[in-house]
Amino acid sequence: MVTSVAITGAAGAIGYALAFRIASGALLGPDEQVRLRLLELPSAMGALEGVAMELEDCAFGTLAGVDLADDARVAFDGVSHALLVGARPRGPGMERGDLLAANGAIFRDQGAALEAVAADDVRITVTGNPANTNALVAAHHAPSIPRSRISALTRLDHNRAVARLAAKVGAGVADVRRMTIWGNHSATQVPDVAHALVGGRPAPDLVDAAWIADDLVPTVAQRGAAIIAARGASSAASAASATIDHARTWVHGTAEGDWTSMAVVSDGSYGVPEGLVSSFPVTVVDGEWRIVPGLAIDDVVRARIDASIAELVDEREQVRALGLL
Ligand code: NAX
Repeated sequence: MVTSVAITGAAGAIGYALAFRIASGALLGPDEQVRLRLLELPSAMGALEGVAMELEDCAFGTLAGVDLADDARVAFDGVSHALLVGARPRGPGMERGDLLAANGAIFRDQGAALEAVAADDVRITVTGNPANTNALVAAHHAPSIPRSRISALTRLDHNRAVARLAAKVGAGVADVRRMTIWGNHSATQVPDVAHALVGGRPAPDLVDAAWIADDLVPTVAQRGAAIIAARGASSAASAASATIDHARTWVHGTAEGDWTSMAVVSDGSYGVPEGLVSSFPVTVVDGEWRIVPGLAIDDVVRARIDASIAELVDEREQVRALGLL
């Protein structure tokens, strides 16, 4: 069997890192065949040809084929995974509202294209920013795709928080379980270690509240900016890796006793208004995610979650005012 995986913005920095790893089996596994459907803007089709040439030259045994397109209805035809990475970057002088407008239109059209031509089992992962609200717009224009199949990426934030906590307590990343990111993939995101375990011990017994407030939360929230400052370019390999982690966990499930973070369409859990795309702790079994129920949330985390939700509500109002919802 061959599984079709679409990557948008495939000639961009994240797309370039993503395509080769998926082609080599990092998403579906070493025994599955993948067909890559790469979407780009017409102006980037030359660069995309170059990506396809390099993919060919890798001679991956797991790669059944590569199709290039500048039309979403062609690229998404029959795809089981749609990794929506391509987006308009924030340019000089652009306000956040301009960014929401430019990207909202892209995700409106891509949502409609997925609605028309994607496979029945399609799973949609939005990485392109503003990821949560882009996913909200795409979902609106793909009404027959189940809400549970539309998500946005907060796994990079999750992975960053796991790595930071592990480094702080001198443990390996594999020892950290039950990390949580709540809210928007933005500076208001809420990394939460209250329920995390390190080697089976509660993280709050190992780190103090001041470190969480003054180090973990701001470091994770500002990590993208720190990488731009250091590298002169935004995070690409780690964002691609997190996109694969997200989609792979969605198919293969979370480990027993662990969970992950995904931005999904809210069912009203934890006071997040129904329909907003917000990050939650989720378990995944048999390809279906479920928000972890019943977690106690202290006042500090509650206030942070409320601020992030307020930002998501504001973004929703803005795209609504633009006629995108
Ligand atoms: P690049 O500018 O390198 O690449 C974007 C690519 O998308 C370009 O090649 C462009 O031609 C293409 N593109 C633009 N509009 C398109 C459309 N309508 N259809 C198809 N392709 C289109 O950006 P890159 O560094 O790859 O980042 C991509 C997106 O990921 C950005 O929106 C960025 O903000 C976002 N990120 C999201 C992260 C997350 O955790 N959710 C983290 C990393 C990253 O910042």
